[in-house]
Amino acid sequence: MKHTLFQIAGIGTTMLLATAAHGQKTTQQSPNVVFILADDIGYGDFSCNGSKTIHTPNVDRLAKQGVRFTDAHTVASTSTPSRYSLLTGEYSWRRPDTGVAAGDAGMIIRPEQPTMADLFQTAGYKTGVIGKWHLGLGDKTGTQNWNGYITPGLKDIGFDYSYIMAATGDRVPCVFVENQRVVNLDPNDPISVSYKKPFAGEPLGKTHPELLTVQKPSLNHGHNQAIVNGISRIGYMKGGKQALWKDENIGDSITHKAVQFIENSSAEPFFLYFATNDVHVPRVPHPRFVGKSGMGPRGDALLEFDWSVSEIIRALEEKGVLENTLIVLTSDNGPVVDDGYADQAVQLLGEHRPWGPFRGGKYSSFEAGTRVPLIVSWADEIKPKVSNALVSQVDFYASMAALLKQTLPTGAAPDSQNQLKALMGKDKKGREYVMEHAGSLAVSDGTWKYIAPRNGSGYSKLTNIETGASKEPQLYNLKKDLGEQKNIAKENPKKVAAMQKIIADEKAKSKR
Ligand code: NG6
Ligand code: CA
Repeated sequence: MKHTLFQIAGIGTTMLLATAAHGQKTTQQSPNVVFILADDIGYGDFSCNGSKTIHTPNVDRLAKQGVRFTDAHTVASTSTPSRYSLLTGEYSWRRPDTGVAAGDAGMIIRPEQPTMADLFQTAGYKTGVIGKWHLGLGDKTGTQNWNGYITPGLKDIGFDYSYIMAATGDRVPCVFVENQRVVNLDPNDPISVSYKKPFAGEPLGKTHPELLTVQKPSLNHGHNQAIVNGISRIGYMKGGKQALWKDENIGDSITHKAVQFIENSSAEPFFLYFATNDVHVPRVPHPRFVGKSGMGPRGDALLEFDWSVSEIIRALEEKGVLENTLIVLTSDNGPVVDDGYADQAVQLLGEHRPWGPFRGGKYSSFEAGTRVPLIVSWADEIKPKVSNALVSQVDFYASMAALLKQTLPTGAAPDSQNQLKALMGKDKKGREYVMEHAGSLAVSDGTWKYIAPRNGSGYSKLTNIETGASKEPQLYNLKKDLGEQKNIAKENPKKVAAMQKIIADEKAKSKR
């Protein structure tokens, strides 16, 4: 049992000393911790980050009572590697198997590897994961038993409770998995999943486009395999008709489960990792949000996300635990407008700038790839402010360990730093540098941003995003040139060399 690996530092770890408003030390229960991880929501997608084109009052409410960060980063510009780093405290680029995972991928985080969920569990917390998973399930790719108990699973990496989508909305299997079993499965209609070959007799997007009544893939964009609910997806699937999710209800289903988890857990400290499907493709928000943003499904899905946030806040408030709950709200990577479905996101974008003031987007080495919204709120302990500290999601693991007064087991969270002070708005600086991964590595110290050269196109026609790929080294001065327009690598060879050394030194640590 890997939990015996953990050494609890000190005693009484479920009780913390907190300073009450009048300055006396009082004993109170450790804070609950709720991570709200959005999917593909950009820095500029929230009104608290300056957007005038969308109204996200509930996200803004958290920002007003917490620390709102302007220079917070994910480790990678896509979901699987980004989430891997958040949950394990290790740079995903150290492992070759952390690219965007298929829906039948085997579990990327193995049971013996410590996770942030283990950390909370060891500290006496009840732990839950609800929503998008996208880090693989079961032992080996393609071998899961979708009709039985899927093992290993999230119980083996620290989560007491799980209610998840295996991968993404656009990847089969399109079902919820609760505590390692498919929800609502009819044993007489077993599920088969393949990412290799289609199932005889099952219509596909590419052969039966007339069946794509809800959303069609955008031109040349793939997403043309299994058809579920009038939308074609990535991967092949057969059976499980009764278990299929309804796309417009995903937001409601997972939010409801998150609220239930809070209601059932409020007597003990709990850790909830709530990962929304919004605003990943296919974007099919509930009808009550349809048409509300004026930006089509992408904007409407942003409003649905904001609603989910309101429900979490409401549940915490109703249970009387809002003040003593540390809420982290962030996103897994930067924004993308057309990510493969003809959902009018491009046509209806208008003046909205999901990437905020930054260049690039999802998949990109430019700042918008990994510079994401981040709000940390904890009414009892955090004073509202805007922080320009340089912070990375890889640091949550070690920072939460510090919060819980836990010692990390040897080898756990190797890239994670204790940045609790920065995350609570008490340190203005944060990290020396952050590493950003998208095809090649980039590094930023908050002023200087270096992107390592790589082959490949600098522009993705598929997504209309500047990838940041270039055969030349790139250096930008973010203090003068936030939009990374002027490559000043040639004029600053020493700076380039210093940044290259950071990357080389970090890479060398993989061999330790
Ligand atoms: C891409 C998909 C995209 C999205 C992405 C993963 C195509 C053409 N594009 O391969 O739609 O699913 O993978 O997104 O199929 S992520 O946010 O989960 O990393
Ligand atoms: Ca994502």
